[in-house]
Amino acid sequence: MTTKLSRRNVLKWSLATAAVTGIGQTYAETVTHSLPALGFDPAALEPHVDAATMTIHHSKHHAAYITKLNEALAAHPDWAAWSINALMPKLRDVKDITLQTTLRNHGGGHWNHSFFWKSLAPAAQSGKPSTEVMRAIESSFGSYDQMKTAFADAAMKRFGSGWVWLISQNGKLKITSTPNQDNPLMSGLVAEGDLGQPLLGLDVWEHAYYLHYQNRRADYIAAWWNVIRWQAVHDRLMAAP
Ligand code: MN3
Repeated sequence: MTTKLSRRNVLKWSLATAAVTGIGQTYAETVTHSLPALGFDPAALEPHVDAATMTIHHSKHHAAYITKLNEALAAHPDWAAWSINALMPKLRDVKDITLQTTLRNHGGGHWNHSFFWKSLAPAAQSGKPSTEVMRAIESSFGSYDQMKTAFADAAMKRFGSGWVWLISQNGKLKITSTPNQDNPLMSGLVAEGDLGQPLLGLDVWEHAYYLHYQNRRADYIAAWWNVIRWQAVHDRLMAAP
């Protein structure tokens, strides 16, 4: 009989066990998180999202979350072997609350922004909701316009900083909103009803729109529909459990 467990999986399993049980060990392999490429020119989303906002948002804000995440993990190597995707649902197991808050804010910031860039495309390449996406939207919200209205409503009601999400939850689509850098993958930290597989997310922190839109959040939300990468939404829906 052959075992297919890779060294990495064994290490991850043992790290997870060590993290849960508090058993100390030497960590040979760690993940250093790095800034992913935007995937398009920062000016490519104009006039809907301006180049200066995109540049600062990506190279300053997102980069800062990653720097702080890496700093925290350097001091806590028992959590440093997890990919950012794997880390999100594991945050509930971080017993040190100061560390958990740091990983939640900065790890969440890294996950959310990486997801956000992959959800965007220049208007000419945005595409349209696929047949499957449209069918899911219509069966959950009645119509595409009703989904958009509900999404905009949640984005306007998010007090202070946070995100609005279109998620797949138990086979249905749903709109949810999370504060700060929380997201629908943070089981145990985010309300049960807000958990699910994110299909689309909108950053409604002021840093995402204030340079161009100032206090006009509604205009930013309306413009954002022009620069959605619908292929990414389709791929996420097809992969959703
Ligand atoms: Mn942001």
